[in-house]
Amino acid sequence: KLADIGLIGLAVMGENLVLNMESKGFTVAVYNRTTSKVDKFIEGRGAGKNFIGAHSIKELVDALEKPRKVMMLVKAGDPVDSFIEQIIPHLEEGDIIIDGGNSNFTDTIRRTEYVEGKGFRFIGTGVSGGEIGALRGPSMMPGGSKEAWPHVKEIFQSISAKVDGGVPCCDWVGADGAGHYVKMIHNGIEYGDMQIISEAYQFMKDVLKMNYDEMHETFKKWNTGELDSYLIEITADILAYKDEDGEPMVEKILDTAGQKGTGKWTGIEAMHLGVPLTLIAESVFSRFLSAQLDLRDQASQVFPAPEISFEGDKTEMLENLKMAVYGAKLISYAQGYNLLMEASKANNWDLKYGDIALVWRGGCIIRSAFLSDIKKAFDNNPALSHLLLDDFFKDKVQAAQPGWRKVCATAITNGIPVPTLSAALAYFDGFRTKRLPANLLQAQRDYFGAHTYERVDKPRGEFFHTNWTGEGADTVSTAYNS
Ligand code: NBP
Repeated sequence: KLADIGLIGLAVMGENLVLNMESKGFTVAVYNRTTSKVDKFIEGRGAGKNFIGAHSIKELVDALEKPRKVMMLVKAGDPVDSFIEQIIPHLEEGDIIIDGGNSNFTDTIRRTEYVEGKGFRFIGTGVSGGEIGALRGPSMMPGGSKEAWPHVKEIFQSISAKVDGGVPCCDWVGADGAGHYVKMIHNGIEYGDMQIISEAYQFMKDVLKMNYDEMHETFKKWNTGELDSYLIEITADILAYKDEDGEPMVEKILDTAGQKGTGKWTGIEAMHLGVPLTLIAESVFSRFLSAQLDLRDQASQVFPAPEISFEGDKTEMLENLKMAVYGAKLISYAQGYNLLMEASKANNWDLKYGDIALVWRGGCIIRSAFLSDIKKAFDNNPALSHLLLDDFFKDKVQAAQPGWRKVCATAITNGIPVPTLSAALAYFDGFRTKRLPANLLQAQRDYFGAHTYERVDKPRGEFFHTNWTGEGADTVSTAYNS
């Protein structure tokens, strides 16, 4: 019997994903650069199951049902291009190459064009959920050659996570790099959620002087309400975990954060498209700051921490903190969707925002009850221009404001950094402010560079210049960027 799909890359993700496929009734041919891993897999976790082990790309491709589907789950970057070159000579028209790694969407755009140009089809799909997700049901975000989708839909949707009694967390996202773009935004949002939670933890620990059992209980309780999410759930677990000596495990971990770069890509994209994605950017910068351990060590000696004094009602402040976390999270998703909307326009992707929320609803790291509310917001109004303008979220952000402001004020007074909680609030205040000080900024630009400005009493699109010093000429700069 020929295999339904072939997979290259028997590492953490690949191995678990093919076991998932096999468990759903598909036969999978497998190959790995280091071919001893193929034998190890076939004799180990794959023993007695419907797998075909291949020791060359040709063997792998020859083992496949037509149109052939060859999926790569290898290290992102050059290995993907190298495998594409190795696969292509063995394909026939209409065959499909799939990249399931964390590739940059610009690479996926380039690869889709290249592979389609050779008469084949290409899918770049985000796969989220890590090792367990790959095995039990990941969230999947496929994009690329649309004609390829019907051929992989059944396999993808049967292995993906399911929510609400069987709705798959996998749907077609859009052309070329759209799938990997949505995965990138997912990862950026993941960075934001993690930083927001970490700031709440520090506030609980340092301002409210809570012990680990209390913090564990609080996150557990939060996980039963509107903050119900995978990351809150694992935070509760982590805070309860004790090292061998009985001390909280978290206290033993060095406070320097690592990253693989997808959060950074999201920030860079926001810069490219001119979208105020402040929360995710702050969360990336916060990781960078944490990594400057030596500098921070020196600074901590130069600038002693302010005396922390909190004498208010702890229960009330915890409730405020929950509001701050909710408010910041809402801003983060609203900014993430703002970026998706701009990217959809810039790349002609016609992204379906509600469906994207549904795809993230299960299987992935940012899965949460909150995403159902986002889905509802776009179901109610598919043309919604900003999440904060949805009626449900408008009321939520209003309700969160008072507590959120108190938390930021208390943190600032006590010298506790809350970069995302406060950046989110600053964004919200900027967003809802009718008149920002950019009038002065435009005057400055016009003063030193003759960059011109628009006037409140004239139609948009008419530009004016003032000779501020009496020394400048009438020549204005042509490079006006709104
Ligand atoms: P890795 O990212 O560690 O990649 C391992 C695979 O890449 C092995 O098959 C390895 O072959 C192959 N490979 C490497 Br490394 N360098 C190669 C090269 N120069 N040429 C050809 N093959 C090469 O595996 P992973 O953690 O399973 O992740 C796979 C993809 O999924 C990545 O893009 C990752 O970013 C993404 N992802 C991972 C997770 C996660 O939780 N780990 C979650 C979501 C997405 P070898 O055995 O011969 O060395």
